[in-house]
Amino acid sequence: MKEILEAIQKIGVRIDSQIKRGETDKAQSFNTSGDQQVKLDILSDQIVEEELKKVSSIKEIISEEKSQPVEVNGKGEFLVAYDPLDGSSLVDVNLSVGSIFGIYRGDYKGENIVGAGYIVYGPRLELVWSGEDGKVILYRWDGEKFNRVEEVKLKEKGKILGPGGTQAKWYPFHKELIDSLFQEGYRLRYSGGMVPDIHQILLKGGGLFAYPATTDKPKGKLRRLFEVFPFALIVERAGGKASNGTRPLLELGYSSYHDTTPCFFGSSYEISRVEETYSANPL
Ligand code: AHM
Ligand code: MG
Repeated sequence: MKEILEAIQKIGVRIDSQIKRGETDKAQSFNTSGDQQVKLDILSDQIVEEELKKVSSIKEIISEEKSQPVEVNGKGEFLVAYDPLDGSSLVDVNLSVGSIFGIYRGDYKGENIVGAGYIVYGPRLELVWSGEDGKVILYRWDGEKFNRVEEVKLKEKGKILGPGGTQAKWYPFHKELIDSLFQEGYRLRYSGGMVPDIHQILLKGGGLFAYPATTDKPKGKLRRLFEVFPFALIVERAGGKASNGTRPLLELGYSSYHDTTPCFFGSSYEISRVEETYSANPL
């Protein structure tokens, strides 16, 4: 899997330099989930495809911007599902965005994910990767190479909260849960980009990121293959938990490539609070 990490490092540098060129225009096209693409979404997807196609251990790839997988090497061992530019609607306001990668064996079920990584395009270029050794490692770009910074580990309980979804569409019990966490002293940390929002929780040692079922989106917004399973693997390997409210996210399968699911990522304490609330309020 090392060659996939190396390809992701090249992708990070290439997409970062495209973002820094300042292009924020919208494209005239929509992705499979119905979101209007920005030109950078399309360009980032092409860059990722180009670099992953050079890796012989990859059998096929699929992305948030593609409706079907693309074959790479029929004899390859890994399937890669990726979101080339997550949070791209934040590009025009110069907030951090990211790329997310899930490495699977066999098919794209949660239980088959064997590695994951994400890149953060922020004031600095950073990469978090978890490969065969099961560790979660933070790397930082110094202008010439990525350097290992530290192993990422979550504590039992954090102090910050990233509650996603339209509040007016939250179920009342979900609102009560979030209100009660704020009452306990949690502070709001939410940018609208899943990558920087979960990155912050991981590096600050804990907290909760939630993108729940809402009355208008009963299956949530975030996509299983490209966003949810990769972060579930990383958060769990860092010692945290990832749940759909009642079950570990990595127990979920998929019926179509762009399936979504409600999702909660965080340290043990916050996820136990989520699961108590959701088991008592079945949807
Ligand atoms: P995208 O892949 O189209 O960028 O959507 C994913 C992003 C996540 O980064 C973020 O958590 C979520 O969408 C926020 O969505 P919204 O602002 O619609 O609630
Ligand atoms: Mg996305």
